[in-house]
Amino acid sequence: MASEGKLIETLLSTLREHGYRGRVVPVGRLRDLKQEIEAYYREGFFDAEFYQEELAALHFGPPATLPTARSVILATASQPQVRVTFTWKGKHVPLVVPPTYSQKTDRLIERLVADALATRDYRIVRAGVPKKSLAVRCGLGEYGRNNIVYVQGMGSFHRLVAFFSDLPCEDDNWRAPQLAERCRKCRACIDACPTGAIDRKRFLLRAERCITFRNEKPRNVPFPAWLDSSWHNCLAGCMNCQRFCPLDKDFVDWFEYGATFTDQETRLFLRGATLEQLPDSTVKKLEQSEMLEFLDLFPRNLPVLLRERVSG
Ligand code: B12
Ligand code: SF4
Ligand code: SF4
Repeated sequence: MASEGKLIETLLSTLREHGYRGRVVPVGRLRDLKQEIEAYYREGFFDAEFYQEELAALHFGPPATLPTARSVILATASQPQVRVTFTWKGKHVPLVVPPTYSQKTDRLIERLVADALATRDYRIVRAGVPKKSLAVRCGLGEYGRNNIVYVQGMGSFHRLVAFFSDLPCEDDNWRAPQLAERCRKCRACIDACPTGAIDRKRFLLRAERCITFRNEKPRNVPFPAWLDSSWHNCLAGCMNCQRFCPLDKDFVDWFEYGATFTDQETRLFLRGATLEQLPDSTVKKLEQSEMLEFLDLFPRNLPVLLRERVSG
């Protein structure tokens, strides 16, 4: 085990050298998270549609592809917001894609971790575990009142990725969920959230009220009547509870510039064109900016966002 401990140390320092942060947790710890989430479910804290769509498929033990898994490797990478521009009625309309929507860093981290462990014939497979609670319980970060995880030096602008591994791990610093100190005297995210998803009376997000849960659905699902169209502020997801958070003040102006789509391309997106119906050059643009998955969201989200920003 001493040599496995050394391997874990090397792995974590390799991640750090590349600007990432990581932790290794014994796989058995996932049982604690399962019990916790199931208890909230039994007590009626989760909306049924939300639970089925988002939580029912989470994993809490070794997967069939790696039944000998003994640990979970959790890592995270800083990510900026991305500004994507749509041309519409002669105007350039910039729209924001929040941090964490790019999977590029998952692939970079996966390669680093796989290479480090291959030196001792250990394997990894991606893990669909509850990454926030894992991150907070193992000491990688702490919760903000907005239910998002904050990591030192990254704020909430980071994307978590997890892997099951057959690498043995005994040591961990498992602890009770932590709330960031700054949140004790702050309510900025509650005030900034237009839907009441962050509740004054309970910590757990009212996820069924969260804009992100409502604007990342397939094109045939109507928006609920209570969701005011002026509340949408991103191409997908929502930035309000991060944008006004003092813990994110160093990151909130961090943007990268993504693709610019022509008037003709915007029109095709609004009409709900499928991948096969788009010109090759547009498909390439979507691929390069990692936006292929947005194609199904465009006919639903774009009309609302463009109507709010371009009159006439
Ligand atoms: C389901 C889900 C959603 C749902 C529900 C969000 C939620 N809060 O659960 C919806 C669709 C609404 C959503 C929205 C967003 N999501 Co999301 N989502 C997930 C997903 C798939 C699972 C999260 C989960 O486990 N939820 C279940 C709840 C029960 O877990 P929890 O929030 O940790 O709850 C614990 C605490 O509340 C704690 N607790 C209870 N009482 C108390 C009291 C105190 C004082 C304390 C400290 C703790 C505490 O106990 C609970 C159980 O363990 C993960 C990916 C993954 N596989 O993990 C991404 C993930 C969590 N999402 C992510 C992101 C970025 C977002 C958005 C910011 C995207 C955006 N910009 O629009 C928003 C943020 C909304 C918000 N304010 O939370 C990131 C988080 C990154 C980060 N820095 O934290 C993840 C990890 C994806 C990723 N790979 O990066 N998401
Ligand atoms: S806005 Fe304030 S209360 Fe909300 S997460 Fe940030 S520091 Fe905490
Ligand atoms: S992401 Fe938006 S809707 Fe969801 S909790 Fe934060 S501010 Fe509220």
